[in-house]
Amino acid sequence: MTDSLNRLTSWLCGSFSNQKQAFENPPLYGHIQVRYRPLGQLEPRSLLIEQAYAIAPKEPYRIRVVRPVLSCDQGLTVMNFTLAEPRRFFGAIDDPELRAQIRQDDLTHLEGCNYLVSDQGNHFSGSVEPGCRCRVRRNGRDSYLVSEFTLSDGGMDAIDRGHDPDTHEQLWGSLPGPFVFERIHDWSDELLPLWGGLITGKQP
Ligand code: CYC
Repeated sequence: MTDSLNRLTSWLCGSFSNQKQAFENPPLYGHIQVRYRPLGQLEPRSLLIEQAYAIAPKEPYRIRVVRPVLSCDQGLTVMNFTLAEPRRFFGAIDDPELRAQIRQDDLTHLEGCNYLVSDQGNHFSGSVEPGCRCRVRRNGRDSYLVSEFTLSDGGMDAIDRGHDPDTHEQLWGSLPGPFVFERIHDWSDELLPLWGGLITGKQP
């Protein structure tokens, strides 16, 4: 299982873009860049994530911390955290000194937003834990997140949607289907020096 955990972490660690999909399907899909990078001062496998439109890579619209873990209750899991004062850390994905300033105290665990992940060999698939507890306030309305992803060493497909807690109608998110991200950079070699033997890096 530690193999799964480390492979999941190293496949996440890098930058992703849906350029191909965005260019082939305007205006259905914005062109988005998603980047994950390790935070060595935090618990093992903590990754900073920045999402930004490709036209404004230095102005991310979403910055979070995720941490793949093995939990007794939930098995292979990705925990999600928000950052206090996120603007403080904009650009940290490219800036090791700024990244090093992120402390555990800056993080708030997003209750109900754990992803339950299964190892399918050549890819992982995951979805938000059941219970409709991953609450998102967007455009002045409460919603709960319904989200799935698949991840391989070549990229990630992801679909995030918000639904009304009472009527369950979809309030936001992709209508046509998942975002299809290709891996642009592999940063998994940054994992090994940080957490040593815990992370074996790429599998042979
Ligand atoms: C929200 N996307 C979320 C949330 C999670 C994820 C947990 C709700 C909590 C939060 O506010 O962060 C996604 N977390 C993930 C995924 C993994 C994970 C996929 C697997 C590794 O650990 N999201 C996309 C698309 C884009 C998008 C590129 C268009 C649908 O991946 C949008 N996600 C999006 C939006 C929200 C969200 C608009 C609502 C929160 C907000 O407004 O910032």
